[in-house]
Amino acid sequence: MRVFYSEKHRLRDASTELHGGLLVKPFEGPFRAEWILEAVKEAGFTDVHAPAEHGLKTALKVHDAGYLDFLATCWERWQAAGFQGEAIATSFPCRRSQIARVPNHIDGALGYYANSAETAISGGTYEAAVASMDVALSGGDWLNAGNRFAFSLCRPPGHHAGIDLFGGYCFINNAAVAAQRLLDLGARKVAILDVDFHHGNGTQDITYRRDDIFFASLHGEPANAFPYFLGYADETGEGAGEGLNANYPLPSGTPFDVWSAALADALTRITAYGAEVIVVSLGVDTFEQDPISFFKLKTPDYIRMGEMIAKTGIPVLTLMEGGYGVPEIGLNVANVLKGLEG
Ligand code: Q9C
Ligand code: ZN
Repeated sequence: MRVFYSEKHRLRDASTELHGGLLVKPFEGPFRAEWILEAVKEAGFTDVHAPAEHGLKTALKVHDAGYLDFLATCWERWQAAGFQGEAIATSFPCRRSQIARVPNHIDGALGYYANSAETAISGGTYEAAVASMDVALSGGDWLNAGNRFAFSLCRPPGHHAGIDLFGGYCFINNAAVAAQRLLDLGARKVAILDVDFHHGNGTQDITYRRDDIFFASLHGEPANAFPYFLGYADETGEGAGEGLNANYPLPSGTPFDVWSAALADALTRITAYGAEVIVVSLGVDTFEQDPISFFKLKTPDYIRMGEMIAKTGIPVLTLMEGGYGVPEIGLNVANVLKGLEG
């Protein structure tokens, strides 16, 4: 298993997150990648490589060009407008709003491109998001070269980033960009398996009308968990993508035996689809001690998770999404990789 990692993740270091009506230190910070890298090396995955720069060509196939330009210039524009704090969206297009025009003022553009307000944009965020995407793309290249496994230690995460939306700590959809690259390099069908606690609303947005990417997500039921407005079981895809979107919403307190039954079903469907590669959006916020989630997975369960995915026999690009609060996130990630390699 080759590991891809960029020090540039440190450039994403916001000082604020809007949480419970307070501006708190973000749950998603540089310490996460440090803990995970440390534990992964400790577990014997020491073949760690910096990513190659890929440019924005692949990202432009899954994201809107105006959106990527907004990400690249947001912080500069926000500062130029004279604001003192970090860039937090406060005005959103909502029911009966006009969405054909992107506001000129950065405060308006920020709300236009945001799907939630907890995520502040700060200096360096865009550079870190691009490096995170390169980490994912380099993992894809490793698989394309004929290898069975890669682990891309992406940070910031990506699965809440939609075609033209950021939020939920995500800016560029690393999993979708990597899947697109694998298709461009010759794969005919790719599956994205999202095991983060939160529904991959951004990934679903990008893949929903496509027949070359099957998307499956196991997550906290949207009636009670972020991102709230997508992730129900009756969202099955549209047009060419009809039948190729599988959501597994699960209730508070879900333990591994219930969770893994959903995983088994998702893997059966991915195999039946004929996926040539599985991109795993790995969040370990399913852990019983995660501070913002409500599943009850335990540390040894992550080995089983990796084993079940590997049993499909399909090559796997695992990339990092969420998982917060406690140092055990490192061991939980390492356990998935151990299970994959068997
Ligand atoms: N303030 C990922 O796991 N809701 N994103 C925050 C605590 C947003 C999670 C609630 C959670 C986003 C990649
Ligand atoms: Zn999550």
